[in-house]
Amino acid sequence: MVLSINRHSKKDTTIYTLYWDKGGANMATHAVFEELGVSYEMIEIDLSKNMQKSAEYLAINPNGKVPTLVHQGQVIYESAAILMYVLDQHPESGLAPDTGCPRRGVYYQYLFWMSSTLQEAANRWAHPEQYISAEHNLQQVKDKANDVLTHCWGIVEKGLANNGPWLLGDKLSGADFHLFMIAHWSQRYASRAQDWTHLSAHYQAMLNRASIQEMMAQEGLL
Ligand SMILES: N[C@@H](CCC(=O)N[C@@H](CS)C(=O)NCC(=O)O)C(=O)O
Repeated sequence: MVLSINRHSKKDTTIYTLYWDKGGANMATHAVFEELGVSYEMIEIDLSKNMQKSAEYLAINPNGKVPTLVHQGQVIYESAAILMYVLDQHPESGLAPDTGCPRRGVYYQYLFWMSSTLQEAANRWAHPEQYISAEHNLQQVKDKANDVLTHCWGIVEKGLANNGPWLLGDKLSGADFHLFMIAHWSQRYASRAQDWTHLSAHYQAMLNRASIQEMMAQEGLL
């Protein structure tokens, strides 16, 4: 399925193409497109049909995973990198702190850390079979991932409690969209973001945003 959201932007160069799957790691960037009000096209890669492993898609993203962004002929993969790239195209949005500003450091910190640690633990919990072969005890992988997830939620909870309501304090940023995405996935985990006071409030506040609602409606998540 190809979804085209054309807002007839004055700057044609802002038209993005995002390869996606329902509820995949595309959710954050998809919602950010809505938040920014830019034109974009979404090309569905149905993971249930293993489309991510087709020769055609692997030629675009050799990892065989979604999302992938194409902008002005440049292919970019990795959800957090895509998110940061898109927001850097729209500095007027204020969703990415200025380069050189101390908050930019915290923004990098959270996006890199979520990507390498929180999201990785989430993947290990949801897909233990990607880490060890089936004859081994997959539950042990899940249990360890669960411990890491709980530890990570504790770190974010403390950060939000001390300097909320957003990850960067009083200023919403792209990092909040990435956190929302992982928190949304966690609803089906043993260790859920929604079980923590400040994380739960953050999740709800994001869920209430029109951009998130529109993204979820378009992805068939409501
Ligand atoms: N680190 C990557 C992970 C992307 C990822 O794991 N995507 C999942 C969907 S949420 C996927 O495409 N899985 C298909 C597969 O592993 O075959 C990112 O954040 O972009």
